[in-house]
Amino acid sequence: MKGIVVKSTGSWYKVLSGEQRFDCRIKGKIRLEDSKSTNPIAVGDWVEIEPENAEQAVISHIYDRSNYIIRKAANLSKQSHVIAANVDMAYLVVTLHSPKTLLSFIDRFLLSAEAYTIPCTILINKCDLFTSEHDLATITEWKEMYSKAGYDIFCVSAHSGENIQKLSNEMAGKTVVFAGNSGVGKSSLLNALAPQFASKVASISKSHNKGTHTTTFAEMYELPNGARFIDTPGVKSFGLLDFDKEELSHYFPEIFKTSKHCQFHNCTHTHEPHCAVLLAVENGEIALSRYENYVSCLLDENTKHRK
Ligand SMILES: Nc1nc2c(ncn2[C@@H]2O[C@H](COP(=O)(O)OP(=O)(O)O)[C@@H](O)[C@H]2O)c(=O)[nH]1
Ligand SMILES: [Mg+2]
Ligand SMILES: [Zn+2]
Repeated sequence: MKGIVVKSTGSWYKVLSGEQRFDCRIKGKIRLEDSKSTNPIAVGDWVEIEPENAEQAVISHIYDRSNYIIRKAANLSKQSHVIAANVDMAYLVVTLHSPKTLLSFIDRFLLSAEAYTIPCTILINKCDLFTSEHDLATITEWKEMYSKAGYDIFCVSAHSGENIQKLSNEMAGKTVVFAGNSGVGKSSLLNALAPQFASKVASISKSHNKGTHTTTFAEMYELPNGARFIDTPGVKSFGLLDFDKEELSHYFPEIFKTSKHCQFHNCTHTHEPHCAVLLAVENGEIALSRYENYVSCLLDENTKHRK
């Protein structure tokens, strides 16, 4: 029977199949599709299980993943740890201030999400605080910039409840992760979405130390709205998958789309004549800060290794 992995410790797995939950081990040696990974099965994986009794089963097959988030293992450049698989939506929670989310952080996150093929929606949280003329202008600017780039972006407030129902409806039935800097309100949003439930989810409120590479295992919770919420401290910002510099523009959707009109097919959109991207930046069709962050990723030798 088919089930979904809702918890993993690395040696055993909790698998949900219909209403039943099983503690599972991996049957014999399942061939590892991705031998670079330290863990063959992750939260979010769909698996085939063979029950041994009402509580225990063995995992006999792992279904192909639609996507997955990895974290590089420390000092073992070839090894990685799969944090979560089959994510339908990443919600990137951002704030204008208290704390301020940098556009460079947002653009790097979106780049990673594109590389992982995980759709991303931006939530501007704490909009109850952002009422000054200046803040409202910034919100308008961010909304315009990111919707032009192809992303959904809307304001929410965990405190006032603004758009919480909209968010809840949208999440229903999906497997989701919340990402964003510490202090932007991820835990508070979860609490607003599922008050009776949020206390169960502990790790998202723990600050995640960027510098450490301790093995982190995610856990999946079913929210009352039918969403499968993957809680992991590892997705504050996604680690980047390896990719070639030439592919970078593929992960800025609006740049990629426009680049079809560049004269050179291998245009880097920095100095080439008849570059459609440079033209679009000049006439405002592509936001300057998006372009600048594209260039800074392009120049950054560490892009592919950045956490
Ligand atoms: N004014 C306001 N404060 C919020 C909102 N959401 C969260 N906060 C506050 O921001 C702080 C950090 O929230 P928390 O949920 O712990 O952030 P996390 O680190 O992303 O999980 C807390 O003091 C919250 O009360 C909001 O919508 N409006
Ligand atoms: Mg938190
Ligand atoms: Zn170009």
